[in-house]
Amino acid sequence: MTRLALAQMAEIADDGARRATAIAQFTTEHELDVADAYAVQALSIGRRITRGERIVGVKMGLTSRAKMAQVGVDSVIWGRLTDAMLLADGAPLSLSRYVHPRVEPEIAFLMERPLGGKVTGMEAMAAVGGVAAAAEVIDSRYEDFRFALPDVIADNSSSSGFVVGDWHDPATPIDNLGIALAVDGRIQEVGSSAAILGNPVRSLVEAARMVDEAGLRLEPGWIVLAGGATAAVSLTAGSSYRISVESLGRVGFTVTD
Ligand code: OOG
Ligand code: MG
Repeated sequence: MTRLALAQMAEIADDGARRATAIAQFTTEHELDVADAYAVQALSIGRRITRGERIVGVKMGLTSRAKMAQVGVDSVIWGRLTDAMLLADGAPLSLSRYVHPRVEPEIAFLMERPLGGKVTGMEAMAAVGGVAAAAEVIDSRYEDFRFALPDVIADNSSSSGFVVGDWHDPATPIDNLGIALAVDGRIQEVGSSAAILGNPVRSLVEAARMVDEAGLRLEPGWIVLAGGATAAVSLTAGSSYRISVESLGRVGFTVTD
């Protein structure tokens, strides 16, 4: 095991994402614990900010058993969302921007008031201005989509794109909504919002706690993705992907090439 400077790892992760080229896992060659991995993530996203991107929220990851089982990591993680990752609903998407992208159904929260630290579900929801169906495009920069916990954290928790549907009243019950992910009109994954920590609000509570550990808070106007409710599905050229969430509507995109 050798030591690599955190800034060097941040550059490697950032370059992998920017150039859409696979990188080797850090943990197979280098020492990297979870705290340092979050430092690498912050440095890597800092490079994007320097290039003009803006933080627009956070994504929670591995908040459902389906997701944990698919990638073999069973800790809740988070990552940063920037404006460059936001895709328009129905927009065409080109595979050339990604290494090996997948899509997964998510629930999104729109923050109306700041939130951070240890909060209850009621306190968390009091800070929310809207809830929506969302699709996240994840793209691990690691070869074969394989990683250990510190690797995925350093790689901004595989975040690469997201689409958010119409915002709904935050009083809409979201604890047990049916969810379906259809590819070219055929349902491929089904689930419930209850798969997300028993209730997606718990994911928001975790987000408030975890960003606080990084000295941050969820800011008004930020979007929080609660985490995939089902396993993620690989994207293929020419296919359309649509996510439907009971009460919250649909969201999706088409992969062009
Ligand atoms: C890690 C990111 C997990 C989610 O919603 O659980 C995630 C991965 O699966 O590559 O975004
Ligand atoms: Mg996700």
